[in-house]
Amino acid sequence: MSINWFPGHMVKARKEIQENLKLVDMVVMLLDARAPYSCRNPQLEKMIGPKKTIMVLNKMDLAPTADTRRHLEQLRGEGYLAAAMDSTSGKGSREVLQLIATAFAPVREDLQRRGRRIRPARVMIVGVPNVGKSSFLNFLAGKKMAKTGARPGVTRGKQWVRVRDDIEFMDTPGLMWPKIDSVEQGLKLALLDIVGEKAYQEYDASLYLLQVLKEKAPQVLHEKLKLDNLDRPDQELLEDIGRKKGHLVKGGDVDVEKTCNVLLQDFRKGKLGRLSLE
Ligand SMILES: Nc1nc2c(ncn2[C@@H]2O[C@H](COP(=O)(O)OP(=O)(O)OP(=O)(O)O)[C@@H](O)[C@H]2O)c(=O)[nH]1
Ligand SMILES: [Mg+2]
Repeated sequence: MSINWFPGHMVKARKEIQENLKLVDMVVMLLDARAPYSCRNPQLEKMIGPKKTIMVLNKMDLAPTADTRRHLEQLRGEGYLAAAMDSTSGKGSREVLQLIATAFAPVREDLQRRGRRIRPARVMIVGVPNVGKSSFLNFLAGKKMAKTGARPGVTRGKQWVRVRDDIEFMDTPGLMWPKIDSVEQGLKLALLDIVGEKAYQEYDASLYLLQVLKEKAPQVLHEKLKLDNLDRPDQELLEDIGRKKGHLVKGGDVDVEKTCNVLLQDFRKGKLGRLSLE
């Protein structure tokens, strides 16, 4: 299976981002804390080039803290300013704002030195679909200004939001790149609801999730999904999950489609606990 998902509106979004990059002082790139590397869009990073970039691991509430700490260290090792945040509660937001102030300091000092008016920092928020760009802005703005949604592709046009006197943000639509080469990366993006549901089979994504759970969190399979013997083919495990949860079709067979759908939703909502995919 290869994931191939690049809807037409993204061509437009890419062009808009490219043009607007000239107008901003820095970029805040949101990554899903559960799989930050798979969320990195090579095309987007190329477009951003040397422009100051802050990496934010959003949805930190859904990832194990130790993994998030490891990812932050790696990003800092690459030379990025980096922080983690939960845009639903606002945890971590102060640190993100602090990093923005740090990144803007040289521009600010330069304006001051030249006796110019100090203008707000202009910050563009970018990232693949559904990582929480609009939610992040809504939290910082303290009110609902940008439309959010549980499906990828909610934000279409660009939007400017004045969060405080000293920062202006530009929300942008989630941007994918035309072809995801690795099957594993595609499956991670599918699990995180970043690629549209037409691009993959929920059955394949569910089997991949089972593999991750077996490797990283077998207790979830035992305790939350009530499986006793894990030493069976994944297809059987999936059926067993459906049977235990009572997802059955008429006649008593397991409703595999429903089992997969519920399993994926449970993972996405954090009902299986904090789980990192990388
Ligand atoms: N648990 C959790 N959920 C979040 C967080 N941030 C956003 N979400 C949820 O993730 C979903 C997507 O959020 P959006 O803010 O619409 O994402 P977006 O990046 O703007 O998406 P597009 O505009 O489609 O590119 C929504 O259901 C949010 O409630 C977070 O930090 N933690
Ligand atoms: Mg959005």
